[in-house]
Amino acid sequence: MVFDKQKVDYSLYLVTDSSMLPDGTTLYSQVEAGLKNGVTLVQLREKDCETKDFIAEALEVQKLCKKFNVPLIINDRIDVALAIDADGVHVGQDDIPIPMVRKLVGPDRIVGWSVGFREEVETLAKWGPDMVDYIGVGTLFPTLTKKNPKKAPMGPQGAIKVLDALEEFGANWCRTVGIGGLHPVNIGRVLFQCVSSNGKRALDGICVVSDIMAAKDAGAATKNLRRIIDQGNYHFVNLQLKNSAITQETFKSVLGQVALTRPLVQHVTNKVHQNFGANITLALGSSPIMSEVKDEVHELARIPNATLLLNTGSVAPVDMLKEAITCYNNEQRPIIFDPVGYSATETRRLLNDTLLSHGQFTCIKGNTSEILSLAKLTVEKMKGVDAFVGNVDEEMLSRATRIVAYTYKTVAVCSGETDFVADGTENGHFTLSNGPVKTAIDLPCVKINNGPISIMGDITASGCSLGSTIACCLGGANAESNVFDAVVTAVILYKTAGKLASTRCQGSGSFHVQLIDALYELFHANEPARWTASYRML
Ligand code: 3NM
Ligand code: MG
Repeated sequence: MVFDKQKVDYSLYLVTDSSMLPDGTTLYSQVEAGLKNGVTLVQLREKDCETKDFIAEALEVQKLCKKFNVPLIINDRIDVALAIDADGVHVGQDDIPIPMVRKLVGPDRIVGWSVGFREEVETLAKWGPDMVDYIGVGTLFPTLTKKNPKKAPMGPQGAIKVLDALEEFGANWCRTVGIGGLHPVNIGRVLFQCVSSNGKRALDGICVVSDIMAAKDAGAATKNLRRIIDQGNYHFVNLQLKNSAITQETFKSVLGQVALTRPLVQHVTNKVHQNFGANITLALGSSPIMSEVKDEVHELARIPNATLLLNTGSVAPVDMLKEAITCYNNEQRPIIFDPVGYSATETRRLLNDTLLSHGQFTCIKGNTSEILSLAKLTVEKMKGVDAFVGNVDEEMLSRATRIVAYTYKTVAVCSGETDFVADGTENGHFTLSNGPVKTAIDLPCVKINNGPISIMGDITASGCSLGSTIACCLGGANAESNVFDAVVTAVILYKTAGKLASTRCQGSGSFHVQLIDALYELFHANEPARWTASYRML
């Protein structure tokens, strides 16, 4: 009798590897510690093992699994699986073809397949429900465990594509586990972000090798993984992520908190923006630091009210940018991401995608071109870093903003003559298997307008400085304030200041100065009732 495959719990899947066991542990002691503390599925994976030894090992692991009523899957070796009467097998793309596997193992055993691409999902959907029971979706992140990896890490966005394909091709029976480089630092984020675009499907679980097999205390490591999975919440920022009413009272309270806390805003930004952004930050009662030093980011992130503005027009080294993201995420401090010139060149797209898959951003702010290309609503390349000037209507811009908010589970801001702010943070909540059902179009979205301010386009770094303004407002916010409120406040304040400065300036030179003055004045007066930008919840 094999394990009833309808009853498999995929939430925490342990794949073994005997080559990484710490001193004083054995394959069996590690597997048992995992089973005792919440592993729900085990795969025996031995790449360098004589058949006889593999069978002996498999029988021992099988005893352990039976004791905990957890199914055992055998990697690659169908013969071994049949010989010991295992509950299932797992094969990769270059192993025995699935229809042959199924023929050999019969209808009742679990069959798993490693999948990374949409076309592979299309194939498994064509085979129908009697072939593949679950897929390992990966490789998610870089890992040293898999020797000679054939696939580049796909990140959460790649996993979303696989989930979307399962929905598109109607493979509703097929369960999914994320795999590759999964550790406590990224599992909450993966479970939070990896939801199909139609909102119906989330990952059924996660799969780890080294996090348990190489752990000095495999029991504690498993407990920690179990806690992250069962928590159902990903706390990436120590602010509130709730539905919001958007009132002048909230604007006033946000600015009041900024004045009170004087947040540190770390700018990693482009040269053109550095001086201007620092002055905008000072005008908003906040404290700028323009540091690109990798070794100090962990200290900076620990400063109360520290906030990171990451603007990828920057030339900072990628490992510095990644370290900064990791540190601010670990400290649950806000990160504002400005993907400057996303899609203008292949190099920029790659850099931005790398960073987007590296961490969780509290806010992603872009101009119309950047948001449209992040939302994959335009295939046109950007010309330099300027905003798209073609014919896009507001419906398309609000849709793009919502899609970016939804796919990155963030507050997305699209700046232009009309600004849009959409909230995809969903309280940081996630569930296994089932998505939130709602889709991008259901997300709250605010439209902000103050008439055309054409001179905005005649100075440098006006968009980048909206990023600074958002960073000040998010940085100042206290634990009871809502992320969406803080971002909306910043956008309305900035729009109001832009208009005011444009009525006072004589040209682009004095507009620069007037913009700083206007922000200074509006910030210190803190009278949102007099702000001129209009806002409307769509
Ligand atoms: N398969 P770790 S990645 C066994 O992408 C395996 O199909 C992968 O190990 C795939 O949890 C992988 O130590 C190794 O990163 C995962
Ligand atoms: Mg294989």
